[in-house]
Amino acid sequence: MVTTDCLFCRIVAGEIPATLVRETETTLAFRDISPKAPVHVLVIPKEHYVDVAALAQGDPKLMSEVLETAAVVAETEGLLGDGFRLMFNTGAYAGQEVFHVHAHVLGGAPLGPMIS
Ligand code: DGP
Repeated sequence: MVTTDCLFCRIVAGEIPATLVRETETTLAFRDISPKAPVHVLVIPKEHYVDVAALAQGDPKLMSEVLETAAVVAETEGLLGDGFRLMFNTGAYAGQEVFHVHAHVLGGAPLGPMIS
């Protein structure tokens, strides 16, 4: 289901521009508008799920397709050698701001520990 008031659904629909990195039948990868690393790509399912918990429970196959797209993006962006971070902010306490599930693929420089 496409939700018209959802920013990332509107990117899927082509109503809001984004710099696409990869597209499959079920997923989309595009560059983050406010990158936190030299490579910062967001990977989403085209179908609307609010967060990774809802996606993993609601459609495990689609969840695996999101992860597969993230892995291909990491490879095509040249991140496999030095490594990369793959993360899903989930809920307000974790800093989720866009409530259409998205994986952050981050890399291209040392990122440091997440929690210290
Ligand atoms: P999160 O805090 O996990 O919900 O991350 C949301 C990310 O989405 C944040 O890193 C910035 C990015 N973002 C917000 N609006 C847009 C947009 O219109 N286009 C793109 N490409 N990224 C966006």
